[in-house]
Amino acid sequence: MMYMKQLFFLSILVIAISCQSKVENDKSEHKQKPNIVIIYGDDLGYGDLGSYGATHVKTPAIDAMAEGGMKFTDAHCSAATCTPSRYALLTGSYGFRSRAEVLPGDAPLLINPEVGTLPSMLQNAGYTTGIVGKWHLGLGIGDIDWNEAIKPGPLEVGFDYSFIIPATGDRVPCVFVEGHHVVSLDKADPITVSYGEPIGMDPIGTEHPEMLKQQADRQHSETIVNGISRIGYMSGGNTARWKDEDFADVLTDKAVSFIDDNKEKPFFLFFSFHDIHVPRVPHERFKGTSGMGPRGDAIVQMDWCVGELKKALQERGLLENTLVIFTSDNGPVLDDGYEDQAVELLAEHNPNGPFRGGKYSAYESGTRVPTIVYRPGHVKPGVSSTLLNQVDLYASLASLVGEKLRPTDAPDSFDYLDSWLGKSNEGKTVMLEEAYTLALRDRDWKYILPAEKGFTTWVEDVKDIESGLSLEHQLYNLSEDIGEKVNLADQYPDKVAAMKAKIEAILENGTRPEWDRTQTTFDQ
Ligand code: NG6
Ligand code: CA
Repeated sequence: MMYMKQLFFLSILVIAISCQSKVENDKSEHKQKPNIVIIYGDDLGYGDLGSYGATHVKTPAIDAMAEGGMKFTDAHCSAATCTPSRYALLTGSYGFRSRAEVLPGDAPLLINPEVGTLPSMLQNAGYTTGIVGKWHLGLGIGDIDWNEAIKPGPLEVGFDYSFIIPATGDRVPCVFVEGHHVVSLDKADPITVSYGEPIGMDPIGTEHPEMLKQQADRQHSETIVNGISRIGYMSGGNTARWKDEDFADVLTDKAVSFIDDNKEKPFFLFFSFHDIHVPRVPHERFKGTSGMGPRGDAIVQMDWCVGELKKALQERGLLENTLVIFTSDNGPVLDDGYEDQAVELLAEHNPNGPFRGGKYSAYESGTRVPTIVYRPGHVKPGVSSTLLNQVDLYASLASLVGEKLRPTDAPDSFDYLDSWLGKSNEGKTVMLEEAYTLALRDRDWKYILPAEKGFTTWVEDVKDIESGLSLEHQLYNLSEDIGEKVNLADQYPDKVAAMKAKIEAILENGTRPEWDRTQTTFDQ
């Protein structure tokens, strides 16, 4: 009898211990799946942050993340303009594979809803996913009606929640879209949009320069909304039109609400800033804070947004269980269409850091962008010069959350998780950069494919940018020539031929056959 009693208590004990360890397992599983936040600056240059050498403009919140996290000095976005970079980040496929280029504001959705995306992969791994901010990857299937349900869009390619600027701040329609609908739209005042003929009765920049907060070039001189003339014409939707000065507050509020609504389970937030893209019209409270005019003030405003986001995570006890990746979609530009004194008030500030080029450029500054990975207690603070590219975040984050990729998904994305987390120095040995031509990095060597004649389009109009386009082969050795000044192509014809052949192979065969991705995340 005594023996039976002991046995009974023993079994109770075993059950209790196993329940307890199940709870522990659940907890640790939750721990293994940290929240993920990608903070994406727009047009932010390598030299635009204090932690990357800026002295004139102050960026304390981002600098604190750089100090407490891993700061990368050779990490790249995939292209020197927004749309192909974002396409690569979200699909793990280079932009040129889908002919991605800067899209007009009425372009159809560029991402095929049938393909895997970074957010849909995370959904499969149990994450709730959200995008707040700039989209610029097209919406609908063409001939979009802004007064009805607008789809397909972010919700059809893996986001559970979306609150977006449809294209850019300088393109119509100047309204936010939440889910499938324009926010605060009065159906009695429907929106129409045209990227061709003028429409509606709204004043336009070319005819009413006296109404403008900032004068603009011809392309940015169409419908005036909130005292700023835009690319494209719009009419109607007056109750829905945004105020540029409120971008930072509106977007930060939405990002924090998303966190509040989803903090109980793992979430992924793509917090995609308007700053520091044109038009640079920061809120009144940031005016004059940088001494560099609107561009510098927009940097200060952007830093404030980062600080608010961090505070929100901290106050909710989420900081240690959230992997934050801060970076930019392309390099810097000063004059991008509006007279906002970005050039005149620059003083000693150098948005390119030590590099040549900028936004639109095939030189390093086109794609080498500030990149910080931050997770206190998990990512050891430090500086890494490992060569990385955002196209790999898809496979790397899949590896983080233990998700297998289908063979057709993310064809250009490789698992560099350990390098992103600062645990390894293994960098890409071959990395492509897209900038109206293609460039290739092979460790310290940089090769730029000759641009085809007539390919340069309007890039030549951007005065303060050296596009890097040439009809000649260009070869630079960055270990001796970080500023890409001495073209060594004639001296090293074999290297030129080999690097050109690699680009051609990537174009023709894709990335996978030659440089196999880590098989662990790959479902064969
Ligand atoms: C260009 C615009 C530029 C900016 C850019 C997109 C002209 C002359 N320039 O076409 O102002 O809007 O597109 O920037 O129209 S990006 O960061 O979204 O790629
Ligand atoms: Ca951009």
